Amino acid sequence: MNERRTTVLKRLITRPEIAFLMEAHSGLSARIVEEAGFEGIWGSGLTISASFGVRDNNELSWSQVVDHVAFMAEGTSIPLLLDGDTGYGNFNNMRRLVRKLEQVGVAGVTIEDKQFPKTNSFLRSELQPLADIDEFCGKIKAGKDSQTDTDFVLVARVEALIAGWGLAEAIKRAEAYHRAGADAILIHSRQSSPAEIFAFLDEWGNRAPVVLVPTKYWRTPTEDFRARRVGAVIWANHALRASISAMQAAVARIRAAESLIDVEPNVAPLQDVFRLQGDEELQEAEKRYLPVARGATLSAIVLAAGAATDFGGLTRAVPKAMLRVQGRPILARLLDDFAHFGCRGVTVVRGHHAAAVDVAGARFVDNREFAETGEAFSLALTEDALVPGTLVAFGDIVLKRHLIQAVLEDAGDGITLVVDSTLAASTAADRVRASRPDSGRFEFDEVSLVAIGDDVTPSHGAWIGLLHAGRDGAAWLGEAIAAARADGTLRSARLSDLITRVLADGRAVRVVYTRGGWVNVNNLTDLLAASDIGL
Ligand code: SPV
Ligand code: MG
Repeated sequence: MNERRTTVLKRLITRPEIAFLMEAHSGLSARIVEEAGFEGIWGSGLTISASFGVRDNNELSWSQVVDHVAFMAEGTSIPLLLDGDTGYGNFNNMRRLVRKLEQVGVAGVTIEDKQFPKTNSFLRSELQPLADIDEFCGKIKAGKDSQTDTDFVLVARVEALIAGWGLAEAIKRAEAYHRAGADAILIHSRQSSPAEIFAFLDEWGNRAPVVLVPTKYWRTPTEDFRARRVGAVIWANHALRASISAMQAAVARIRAAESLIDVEPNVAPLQDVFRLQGDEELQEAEKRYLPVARGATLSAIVLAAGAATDFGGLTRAVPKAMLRVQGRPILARLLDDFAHFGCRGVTVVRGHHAAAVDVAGARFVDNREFAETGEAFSLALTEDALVPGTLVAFGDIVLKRHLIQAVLEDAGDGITLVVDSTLAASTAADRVRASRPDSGRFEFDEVSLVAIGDDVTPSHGAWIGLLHAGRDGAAWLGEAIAAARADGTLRSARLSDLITRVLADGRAVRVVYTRGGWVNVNNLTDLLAASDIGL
């Protein structure tokens, strides 16, 4: 089990080496901070407020802050120390705050000894009233008594230097807060020199870990903090300020140019956005949990180039794929069937009467040599579309939807063919011998292809002209195309020839049996039979 984030934060702050906490103000920026390699996150009150477009004066309610940091904690695995302002009220509000922060996975909270509603330390600093020491100690005790996780970190922030009350007051307060149970002291300063901070550190002498926020004394070399055994340094607002500069520059350019031309190459690619949102994890989870997970990334290639010979005058001007079954072109039906399973992106290879092959939602590739070439050549023309999760189908098949569902449910990373076992004793094309015949019962063991071709005898059925190519399967088909191209057989090869090559390479090809439910439309009789194929 992973170590608790409270434990990690406690160690970061108490260990001898210095720790760095980087500001974040949203789930997104928190992820960027983690990705950059930081060990912890500072949930800044200033920048969270600013990201909502409100002031750092407790204009966000405490529960809005908690809801917001919940996203930051949820999206990251490193500890988050929240800037809890004054604790949003008295000791009682502090108790609820600590309990709620623990619930949402925040590892620690800092509270400052000012009065609610607070003002940012760099605004009207000397006018800011400080909290009564005893009252603030009560708040610290209440916070520590409320935590259920023993390692939840409470940092007490001393504002005496900010308010101009001097070093002695700062030390007095730090000592009182330390005794009240604070795990660390944050000493804040608004001077550009670290002198008063160093004076504090010298006087304090490591009674308890010290946390610094060098926003104003930013020129101080980090070595100087290290040498003084500072527990942690907070880079308190630089993620937000960097994003402001970047947003200002980009929107100004877009406004001036009335175009994205100058900006697009200079902003984070959308892929970065998706990655930071964790899309990859969702993709993996979909594979595990969605019944037809491949639907999410399913595309299809339909081979519809071939000329039809056996239709009398019917296909003189209309290619086979555009013949109507129950009033709709065969190709349009096929695309609807694919779309039903989430298929996005269909490439259709046209040849015979190319211009007449036209259905909505498809991309077309033309095989101008359709009369002298075959299926494999047509497929090779669409190699760019042969990606993991592709259905490959002949454009003249009419089928029941459950056949597509069957191939998707059984599809693995390789190649999966749908085979009609009722054609075992026939002379159909693309006959198949498999590792076992169709038993007619649902069986758990996979059926694998042994041979495919017009001369396979005895056979266990015939391929219906529909296959699924998964992650590896798409690559195997690509390799088979390359090999056929290399030995000069690509032009005349059938798809079954490519599959035979895949088998010869020692790859396992799966078979899913069906019993009817489809028609390959080769003549008028088939066309009539196709009308009986419902959904
Ligand atoms: C914050 O980041 O909100 C802080 C540090 O509290 S400061 O803005 O310096 O007060
Ligand atoms: Mg703050």
